[in-house]
Amino acid sequence: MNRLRGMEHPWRFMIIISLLLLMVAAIAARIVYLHVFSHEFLAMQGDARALRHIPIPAHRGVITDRNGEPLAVSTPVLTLWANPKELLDAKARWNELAKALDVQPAELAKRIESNATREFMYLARGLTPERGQSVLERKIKGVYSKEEFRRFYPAGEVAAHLVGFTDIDEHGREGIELAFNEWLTGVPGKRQVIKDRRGDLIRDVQVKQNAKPGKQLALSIDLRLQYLAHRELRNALLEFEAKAGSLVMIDVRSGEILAMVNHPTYNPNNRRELNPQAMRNRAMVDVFEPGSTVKPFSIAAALGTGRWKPESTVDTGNGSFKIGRYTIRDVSRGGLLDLTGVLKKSSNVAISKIALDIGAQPVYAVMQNVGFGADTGLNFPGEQLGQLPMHRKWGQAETATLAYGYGLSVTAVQLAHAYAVLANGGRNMPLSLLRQDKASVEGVQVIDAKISSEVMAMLRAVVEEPGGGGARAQVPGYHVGGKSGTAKKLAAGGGYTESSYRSLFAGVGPVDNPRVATVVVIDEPSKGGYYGGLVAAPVFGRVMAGALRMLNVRPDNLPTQTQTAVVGSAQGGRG
Ligand code: 59J
Repeated sequence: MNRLRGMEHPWRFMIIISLLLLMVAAIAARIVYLHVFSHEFLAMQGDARALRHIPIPAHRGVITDRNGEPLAVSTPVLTLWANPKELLDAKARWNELAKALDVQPAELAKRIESNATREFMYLARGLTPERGQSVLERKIKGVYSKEEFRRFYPAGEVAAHLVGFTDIDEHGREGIELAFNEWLTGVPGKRQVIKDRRGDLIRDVQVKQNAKPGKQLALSIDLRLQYLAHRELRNALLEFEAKAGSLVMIDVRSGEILAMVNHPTYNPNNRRELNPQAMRNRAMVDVFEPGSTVKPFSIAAALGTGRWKPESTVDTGNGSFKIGRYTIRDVSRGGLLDLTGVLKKSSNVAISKIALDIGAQPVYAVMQNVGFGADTGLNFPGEQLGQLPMHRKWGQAETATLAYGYGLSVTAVQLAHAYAVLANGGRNMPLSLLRQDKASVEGVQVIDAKISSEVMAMLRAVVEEPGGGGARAQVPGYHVGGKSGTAKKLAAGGGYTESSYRSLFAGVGPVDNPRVATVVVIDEPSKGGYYGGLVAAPVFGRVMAGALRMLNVRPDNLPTQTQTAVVGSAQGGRG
């Protein structure tokens, strides 16, 4: 019945068959068309949806000390991020994720939910590759990773002020890291990869552009000296209960800075509790009145005029000297002093009388030529240049106070540089924070070489002769020279404080053939004394002792027998 009835309209059957055939033909034609004629276009379109360029992070240049010891290094880390939208679908695994990331589950949930409409949020930045992988291995939907580098500072707090640090994206933020950011920064490369719809990497296709690593940088500092200076300065600060301190050491022949430390300091690897006071590179960003440590330059100025000889004498009378309404005082009575005696007694009165005799100009000129108030050329971030004020007409009080170190301000680096110039036969070598591989500059002769050696002899007397005030600066095995200073600090409301001091010591060694100049600044010692000769000089002595030994400087002050032994040893005789 049915069949028969079906055959009642054969044309219907034919129409349906024809339509079906037509459709098959149309699909076949479309397939042929897509495969043969549009293949390339479609392949491109497909790749465009799956092929991705991802950046290859560039390695930031390593910062080392002068001997190649690492001070700042970049190590590969894994940063985990999430697509919160996808993570919302994997709610069941949030607890597991929080545990793997070592965060509170509630906190993670809150973060995911507050980012719910976004497609990106950080989960954890800068994990060690192992830790990062252990989270990734859980294959939680919506959790991704990105390769990055993170900066580590192996010398930590010992070189923190100088080296500085970068932010989490490895951009220099402080110190050398900031000053040389461009030099250290690399150029990221590009890698082509295929990702699936979810954004998971399927295949590495090719490196489109290699990452160009940043250049490395060798600093002038010697990490061994840096450690020594750090330790000795810290011990002195603890002993005298001082607020802060700095130490700077310079190679007098090359102008290279061999050590620069400050206290308080900080750990650049963990900057969670940043104390701005601890971050100051005081040696360059803080200025102070140098007080008696400038007296050797006033003496050099006097010798330079030809009016004064080392054996010339000044009468300091009862230790006070009136200029108009202003009285200059010595802490102890000196009587009649030759120029060596002036430095040994550190007589403000004598230096004032000498300065009034020669006038302010020669004193000012020497101070300017050794770099006070001048750009050091170091371009350290935040560096101060201090002030060497020029008066149109120098009054007697201004002339005298300049000569004994007040009314001008300097950084510890400038003061150390000035001593380096004086010690280098009067030749001013530009300072450098980078290792100088060959002598590229000759420097400028600013003080007569003969005057330089005459002042060196006086600085030696300050340290070696009784009553010189520098006995605690002595270095076993070497003749060294230097000058102490104790300066009342300026009061906030003007004038000078009566009970806050800055203890200073500046000197060179070996004094007859100088190699290094060192300055020690100790801010507000509050227990057990405050004189520069008591507080700062011992730090100088201990640091110089280590430095001269580490730099293989031949001892010039050994007991006779020992000296014979050294001459006879493998080091050979005198060159
Ligand atoms: C001093 C000053 C302040 C500024 C004086 C230190 C002046 C001065 C106005 C009295 C302590 C003190 C411009 S002292 O450095 O002479 O290092 O071992 O601060 O004189 O006129 O109770 N140094 N220090 N002076 N001001 N104005 C001596 C001396 C120095 C020593 C000791 C004792 C001062 C030997 C200082 C040291 O050479």
